[in-house]
Amino acid sequence: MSASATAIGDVEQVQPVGAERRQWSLDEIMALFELPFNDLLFEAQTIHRRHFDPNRIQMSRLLSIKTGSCPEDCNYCPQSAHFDTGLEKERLMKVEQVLEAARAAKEGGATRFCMGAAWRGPRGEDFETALAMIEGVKGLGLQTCASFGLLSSEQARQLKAAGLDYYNHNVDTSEEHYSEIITTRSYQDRLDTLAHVRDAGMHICSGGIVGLGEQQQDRAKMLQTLANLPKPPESVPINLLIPIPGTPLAEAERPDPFDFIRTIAVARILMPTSYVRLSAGREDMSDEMQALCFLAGANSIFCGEKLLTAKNAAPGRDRSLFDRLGLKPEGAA
Ligand code: SAM
Ligand code: DTB
Ligand code: SF4
Repeated sequence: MSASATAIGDVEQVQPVGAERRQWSLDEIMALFELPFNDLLFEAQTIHRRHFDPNRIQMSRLLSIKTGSCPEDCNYCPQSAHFDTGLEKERLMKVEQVLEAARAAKEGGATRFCMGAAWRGPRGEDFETALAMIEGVKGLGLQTCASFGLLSSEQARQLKAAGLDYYNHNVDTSEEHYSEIITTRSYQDRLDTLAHVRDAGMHICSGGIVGLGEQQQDRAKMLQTLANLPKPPESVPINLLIPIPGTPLAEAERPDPFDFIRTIAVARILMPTSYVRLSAGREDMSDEMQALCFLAGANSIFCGEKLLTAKNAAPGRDRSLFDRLGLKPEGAA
């Protein structure tokens, strides 16, 4: 039997149709990364079709409700106060401004509205305001998501009570590579926040970034951490690093596009019922690369002209890509 057939056979053996997978070993995950590209994509698409309509894409819209001056030192981030990225800092937005943006997002086809804040974690009056934003957005009939940094268990409960559906907090990379990228908070801090989110009864949105100078094994370990959580995240954003001038990763080597697509495919196989989001970095991807990401099992994107601070693929370009590929936004007729 060929190596690829063996690896695929193993996957089928350990993850029969309909069965719930519990724990993945690093060797199993590395074997997936090492499959011939066509075999890996076939496997990922096959699993994808068991759980999702392959021609529907969920659309989320991001808004930065508080931009810049972040005390954390994430080496990739334009919003860290540790680096001079020329970003214009902004105070916390007003609730009504956020609701206006959420209404526009809904009209633009988004079903989920994600509010990001450049905080180590939410505090004081600002947190009260953020809770009011969540209540308001939920009242518009949108799914709500927030990305506010580290949370205590009490804060997680307050977010849930305000109507928060998803909390985004990425593990970003493997535990080993993490300390090369962020020093101001630990991997365990991140896992603790995810546990608080889960205990409070919210859905988890957690993924990472490809292009931080990591090895394939770091990507495998990152996905292993996510897939082996007590319950895998319902939403898994896979970001391609947007190199930001002024950050330590401004000149990072761009990963091989096929390795990025492989990461999407492995995420799909490990977390068959999760939404895998093709997240940051689409602006610089070709239409063909995005199409391969969808074939690999990505079924969610950020829509709209902006992410938090960086440019996103233009809405007109997305519409045209969807038309050419016969894709439809989830929830659309
Ligand atoms: N401050 C909050 C936090 O860190 O959880 C929320 C916002 S933070 C910008 C959310 C995520 O955006 C990060 O965890 C990272 O995965 C992603 N991100 C930030 N800058 C990026 C970049 N330049 N390229 C790709 N992804 C990026
Ligand atoms: C995620 O994984 N990607 C989004 C969201 N979660 C909050 C953020 C991407 C940020 C890209 C850089 C920027 O716009 O500042
Ligand atoms: Fe701050 Fe989040 Fe950026 Fe890190 S990723 S610097 S925590 S805004």
